[in-house]
Amino acid sequence: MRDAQPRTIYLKDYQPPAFLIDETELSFALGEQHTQVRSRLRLRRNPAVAGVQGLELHGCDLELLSLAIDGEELAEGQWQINGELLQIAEVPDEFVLECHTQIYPQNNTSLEGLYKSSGMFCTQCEAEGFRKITYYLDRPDVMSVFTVTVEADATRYPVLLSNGNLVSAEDIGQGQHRAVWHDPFPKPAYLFALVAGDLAVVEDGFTTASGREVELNIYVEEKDLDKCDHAMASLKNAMRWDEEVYGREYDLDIFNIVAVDDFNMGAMENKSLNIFNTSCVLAKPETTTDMGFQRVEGVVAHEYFHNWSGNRVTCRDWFQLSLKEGFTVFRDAEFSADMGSPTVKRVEDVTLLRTAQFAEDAGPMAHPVRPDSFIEISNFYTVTVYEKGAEVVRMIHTLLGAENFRKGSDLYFERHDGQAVTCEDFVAAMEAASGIDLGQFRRWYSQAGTPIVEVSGTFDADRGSYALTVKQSCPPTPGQPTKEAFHIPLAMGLIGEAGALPLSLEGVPADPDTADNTQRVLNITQPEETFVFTGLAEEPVPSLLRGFSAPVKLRFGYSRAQLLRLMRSDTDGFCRWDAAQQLAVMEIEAAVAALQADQPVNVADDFVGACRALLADDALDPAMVALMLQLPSEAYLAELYHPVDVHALHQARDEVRLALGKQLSEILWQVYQRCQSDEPYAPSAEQIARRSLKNCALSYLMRAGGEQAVAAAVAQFENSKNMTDRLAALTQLVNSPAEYKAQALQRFYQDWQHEPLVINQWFQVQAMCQLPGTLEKVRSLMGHPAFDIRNPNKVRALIGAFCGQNTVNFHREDGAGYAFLADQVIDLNRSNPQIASRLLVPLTKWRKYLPAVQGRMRAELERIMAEPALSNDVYEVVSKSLAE
Ligand code: B3K
Ligand code: ZN
Repeated sequence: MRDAQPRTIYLKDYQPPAFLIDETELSFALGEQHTQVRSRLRLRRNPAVAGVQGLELHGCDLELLSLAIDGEELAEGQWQINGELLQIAEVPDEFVLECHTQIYPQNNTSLEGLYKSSGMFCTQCEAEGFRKITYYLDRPDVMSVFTVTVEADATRYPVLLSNGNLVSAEDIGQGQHRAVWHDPFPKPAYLFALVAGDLAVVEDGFTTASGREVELNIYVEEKDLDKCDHAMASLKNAMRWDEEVYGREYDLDIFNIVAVDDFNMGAMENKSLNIFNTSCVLAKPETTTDMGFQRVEGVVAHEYFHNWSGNRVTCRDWFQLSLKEGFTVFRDAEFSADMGSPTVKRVEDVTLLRTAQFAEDAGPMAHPVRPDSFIEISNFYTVTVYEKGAEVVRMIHTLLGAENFRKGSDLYFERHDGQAVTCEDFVAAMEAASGIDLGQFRRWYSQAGTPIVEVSGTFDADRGSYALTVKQSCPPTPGQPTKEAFHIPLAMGLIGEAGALPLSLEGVPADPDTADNTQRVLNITQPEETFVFTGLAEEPVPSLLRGFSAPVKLRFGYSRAQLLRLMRSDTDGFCRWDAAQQLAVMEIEAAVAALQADQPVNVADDFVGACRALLADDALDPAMVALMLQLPSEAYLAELYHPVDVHALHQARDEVRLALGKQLSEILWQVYQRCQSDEPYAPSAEQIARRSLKNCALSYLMRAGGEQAVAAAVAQFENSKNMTDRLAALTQLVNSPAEYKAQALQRFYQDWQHEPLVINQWFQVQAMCQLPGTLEKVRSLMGHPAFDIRNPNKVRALIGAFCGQNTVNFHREDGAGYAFLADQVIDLNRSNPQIASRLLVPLTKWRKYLPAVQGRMRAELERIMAEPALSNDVYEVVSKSLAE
């Protein structure tokens, strides 16, 4: 057990900083044994804060060598260290503080602060990593102009980078060299970055709309120079898109990206020096899947967009994290939609939201988009802050319309450029620019939980009217037993026999600005309200929550016939896909019942027929067909039931897959052939769509069994030139009884052992194998020479994929999956608390399962809780999960 309870920090206790730092000069002497950091800070009292005498700076794991004020060294007794605070009781109103510290980046396994990855020095400071580098006011509302000097061995570290512009570079003798960087834009410490290493570079350029020439560099290891083209093209597309869609230009003469192997998340938007996980920057067809290419495009754009939404306008405090993350995710999602297929992108994002985010919102760590409190801020880089935060921005876009939204974002950037602000400031700018009242809408920032929207419809044939009654509610979440009504934009249409019907809403004139009168956005603001549509000659089927216009659980008692109509002819792609999902859920539910009654599983003819019609229609976007044919994931199904019987759902879903594969095998073969192509690989929407449908067909064919399917998978594995097809075939083989799989895995390893990112995929395919014995396999792979518990990508590929995505094996009935995860969390808690606490998430959901399962999962959480030196990260998640 821990000695002391860690402290909870509350939003309501926010106080502005008592001191400001106008200038920050940092000087690094990087070494193999130790690194010395000298800082020179020009400080002054914040005129807006009265009554604070002394100075308090943050610092963590630092060796303090000396401290001086205005050139006078401070004697012991003039300062003291109290936990993470350095306190100096007496300071003038304005002064220069010089501080000399020593740190050990080579021993820093937390990957926070300054650390080494594959022989290079790099940094990660968000949220509170800067305090592991030197004593500072490590809070986002203290913004300073940084000048950084880096000295290091010239042979080992020929490249020395920091934020802003290079001021000078020189040899300083004895094999050492020095570079000085200056960033003219004031920034909080979390955006500071430093890199020193032996790196190769891909250079390019971009001319901004106003004619500024920007130098673009991607720094990677020499062996990866051939994998930077896609990231560079994505960066240039993102720069152009932000000019066109948001009127935002880049503001410096240089923009650098550096790829590192060991990184806790995807990437980091440090001012002009973005640091990336290699997995989010490197891509080439032979090593990277379509999904990998799309991830690179999305993450490159996301980090670039932060230059405005995050860096030029930053967060006042970490409770406002969604101000920059929610907005930037919305921006990158719109960008990706514009670069590829908007409906496919939307369905993928909604799928993530409805599984991971809805689960978080229903679990022990549920928190509002703007949390009220935290113990460890690193635990709040969540799907709620990011993805639900993006949905909140999307709803503002829907309520205001594109034109007013742009006016609002212009006003927000104009009002707050160079400031550290709040979510409230964002909403206020949107409101001021549009004149639209967002008073009630603000509850989306403060109330946690997923609202439930129950809709019913009544058709009055005599009057030709259709009444939609909408009721909303929201379940309690930790600390919030009751909720007030949300302002929900409900996009909808009415679908008749022959397609979408014109809408005439009683008491509301038609919107003259809307060309399409078959869709409306209803403003839902009351716990219950009714909308009446008139002029209808037939009973319509409502198409609700079009484009997933709000992050809610929508309930409408659709009949099979109604869902089949939507699946066939809804004009909204999202609703069409969702109708197919709802029909599939009905099939899986029927299969659960059949299995319980020891009956054979059959899939209803009308659903098989609808699937066959999709496959036969070669006018449809193949990516949409693939998405509509994919059965709802086990994670999504788990959100529908309480308690969840993991094994019953798994078996039922698998039986439905088998039955569909058998009944559709003929047309699946045709589709599989139709989608073959010998075009050279491109990550274009059109090619990605074709590959996804082809591999979807292959997976059903493999499930249906037979030598022909195995032969096709083997041929695809052996002959494909691109990783998407090769990995899809390998996945099918690994999950089948085919004997060839051992050989395939071995061959894949031999072909790619020199490419760590491909080996991660090799680990992941095995970790996600649905067959029995996978836990034993994962344990043995942890001893493989290519596995490294200190590398987060490896941990995610093997342990994360097994515990988070391999539901049937993680929930093995003997509880061995839970014990395995607890062991890994206990180990990683010591070396990398952020990764430990993320990995833990599947155990926190223990209350969802059957009583016997709950007991086994809870026991493992208690075992973690009993560990002596729990990090704040792990402590917060475990203690909240166990709280009554
Ligand atoms: N802002 C960073 C995330 C930092 C996470 C720190 N634990 C990446 C991003 O969202 O762009
Ligand atoms: Zn971000």
